[in-house]
This record gives sequence, C-alpha cells and structure tokens, in this order.
Amino acid sequence: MGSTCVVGLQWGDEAKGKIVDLLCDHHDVVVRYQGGANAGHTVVHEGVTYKLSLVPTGVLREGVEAVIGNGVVVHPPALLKEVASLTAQGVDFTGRLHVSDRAHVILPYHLAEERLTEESTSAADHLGTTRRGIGPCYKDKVGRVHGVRIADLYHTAEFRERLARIVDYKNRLLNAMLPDFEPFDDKQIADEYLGYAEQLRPYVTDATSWLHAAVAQGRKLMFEGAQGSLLDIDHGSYPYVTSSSSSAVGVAAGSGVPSRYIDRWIGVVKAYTTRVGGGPFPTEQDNPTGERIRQIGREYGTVTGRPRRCGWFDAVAVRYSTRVSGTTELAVMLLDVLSGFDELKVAVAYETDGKKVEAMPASLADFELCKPVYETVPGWSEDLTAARTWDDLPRQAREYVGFLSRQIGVPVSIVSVGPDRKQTIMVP
Ligand code: 2SA
Ligand code: MG
Repeated sequence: MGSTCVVGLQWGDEAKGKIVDLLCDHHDVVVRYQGGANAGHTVVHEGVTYKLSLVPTGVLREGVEAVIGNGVVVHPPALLKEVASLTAQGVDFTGRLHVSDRAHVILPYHLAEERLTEESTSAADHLGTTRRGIGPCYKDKVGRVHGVRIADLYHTAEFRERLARIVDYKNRLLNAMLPDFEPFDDKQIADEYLGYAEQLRPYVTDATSWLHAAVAQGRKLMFEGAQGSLLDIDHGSYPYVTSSSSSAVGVAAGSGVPSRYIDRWIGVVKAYTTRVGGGPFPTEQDNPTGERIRQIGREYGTVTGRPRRCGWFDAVAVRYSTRVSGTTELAVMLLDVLSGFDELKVAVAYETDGKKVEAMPASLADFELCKPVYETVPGWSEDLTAARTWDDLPRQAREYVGFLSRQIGVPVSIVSVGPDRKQTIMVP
C-alpha cells in the first residue's frame, strides 16, 4: 500500500480521525493540508480519549511524523496549547511535528474581524462559523497585502514594521465598524507573536521540501482532510462553507505534494448526515428523528459544543462530493446510531417545482428550493456495537450499506460501529 488521502464527503465530522488513526500503522507521515483550529477530531486510542484540532492525528502513533502543511492557517497560541495538553497526555513531539513556514498566521485582529461579520452585522449574513479567525486569515492570504506567514515571524525588524502598518489599517476599519472597539497595539502583538515564534522554532520547516524528500525516500504519506467536501470553498454549498479547499482537491495546493503520488482515496461518510452552522440541508430532520440521532450519536461540535443539525443520508450530495474528491472507496461511520428505526430514508434525488434535479445546484436560492426525493429501506433493531465482522451485522444493516454503495457508485471498504478501533468492520 502506498500513500493515502482520507477526506470527509459530507459537511464534516464524519469521524475521519478514527479512519486516519486506524490506517496510520501503514504510513510514516500524516499531513494536514487545509483548515485550522476550526477542526475537531476525537480519537479513542487504547481507552484514552484525545482531542485534536490543529495537530494531525498521526502524532498519537509512535514512529509516525506529523506535518502541518502550507495550506493550513495556524493560530500559534492554539497550536502551542494543543501541543502542551497532548504532551501532558504522554505524546512525545520531539522531532515528530513539522510546521510549514509557508502556512499563514492567525492574528488577534482576525478574531475581531470575525466578530464583526458574525455578530455586528445583519443576522441574515451570519454564516455560523466556529469564530477561530479562519475566514479573515484566509481573506488576508488571498488578498496578499496583509497576509503573514510563519516564515515572516523570524525576520524581527521587518515583521515589527509591517505589523505596525497592518494594525493601523485594521484599527481604523474596525473602529468604524465595531461598537466598543479597543484598538490593537502592534508592539504588544509583535512581542507576543515573536515569543510564540521562539516556542515554535523546533517545529518550523520548509514542509514542502521535507515532504518531497519523504516521497523520494519511499515513505508513505497520509493526507488527513479536515471539515468535509461539502464545505469546500469552491465545490461546497457556498457561501455556507469554510474558507479552504476541504475536499481532496486541496491536497496538492495545501501540501506541495502532487496528487499523482497518492494511490488510495478514501471518502468517509456517516450513515446519516449532520451539519453544524448555517446553510441548506435538504435531508435535515428538525424533529424527534433528528433529535434521536443527535442524542444517540452525541452530535455536538467538538470545538464549539454547538448541537449539530441531523438528518437522513443524502446520496445526491455524496455522489457529487465523491466525484469532486475522486474517492474510490467509502468508509461508512456510526452505523450503530441507526439501530432501532423501523425504516430508514435516503435522498436519492432532489426535486424543484416537480422537476427532478440530479446534482447539487450552484446557486444558494436554487439549492434552498430542493426537496429530497426519498427511498425508504427497512431498518434493524439489533445493537451493532459488538459486531466485528460483516457477517455479524443483521441482514438489513448489510443491505443498507449495500444500498448506499450502489447509490454513490463506489464500494464500501470499512464500516464503523463505535468509536473504538475494535469496533471496525473490514468489508469483504
Ligand atoms: P469556519 O469557522 O469559517 O470554518 O466556519 C465555516 C463553516 O464551516 C463549518 N465548520 C465545521 N463543520 C463541522 N465540523 C467542524 N469542526 C468542529 C467539529 C465544529 C464545532 O469538529 O465539531 O465544534 O462547531 C467545522 N469547522 C468549520 C462551520 O460550522 C461553518 O458552517
Ligand atoms: Mg470534527
């Protein structure tokens, strides 16, 4: 087996962390290529629960190295805090974490800018973000004038001078727009961030060259997507998306490793659908069915604690994201949560004004009009959490997985029936 990409095919929280952790044994390096501390992975490893946000899941495995690629946005205090808390849990970071010097830096004014767009403007324009400064930082990256990269923190005089100009600009803007705004002090921010830079120094490297060397040595890489393909800035349900390429299309841009080096593309889905934050969600069940999924699946945001919106599996959306991400196999997660439903629904098409729609429309207005066309399949009553092989699953559960696979047009290779490694079924 060569290098692998693991990516979510829905709106995030598909339990990708478990799949990455599971397959880590066969890889040498785990790479994050987009997003930032908006991501939340919970991994249960030998009975211990680890919460990961910016740090790639691979660090939990001895002998595996972890890379934060150029496409990630790094909030230094968040990263240092996470490293400290994982260290306290016994994870050794020495020589194992590599942070790209091309990654962009989240600064305090990014958090203020997000408060502005998510709080101080019309509620109709709020996106329901995680408020981690992700969007404003990517805005500055693409806008170029105000972008700060990790490498810039190691040129003290230039950084101080440039930060003074950026902070002056941001202060004038925020002062005009935010009520009770306390202007930022560029010297204070510079001192603080130069301090972080010293603490991060052992990890910072030219990660692109580092990865190229790893490829040349035949080391096996695992690319770990954060959020999900339907939150992709280009291909997701814009504008209710995150600001990065969270489908598999982001791998090459966010790591500098061409996708031709990757052999295995695994798409991770829940057996149902969740979404946290605003935006269209055709199969949402804002009713006792959704509430039941939320309770049994413990569907609350790992970063923000927000209750996740829950609904039936949407095969239209996943068919589309499978194509965009180029995934050739599926991991179906949280199948155990669906035990006890007499019947299960799967959206196999959308309909607007009596007309069938086969693909996710680009325009938000069109998407909001889409009504799901459901197919109903029999459920099962058995508890699945003790199942370890395909044959341990009740017939209806196997048929449900088969139905999803046919709808998406891709084989299912892994089924998960609980958070533990042992609760994983390799599909024959
Ligand atoms: P942002 O903060 O700019 O990326 O928010 C934009 C949209 O992207 C969604 N988003 C997420 N969706 C699911 N899971 C995410 N990570 C956390 C988790 C979220 C949490 O694992 O539970 O704790 O709330 C994640 N990160 C971003 C976000 O909800 C917006 O819809
Ligand atoms: Mg998550």
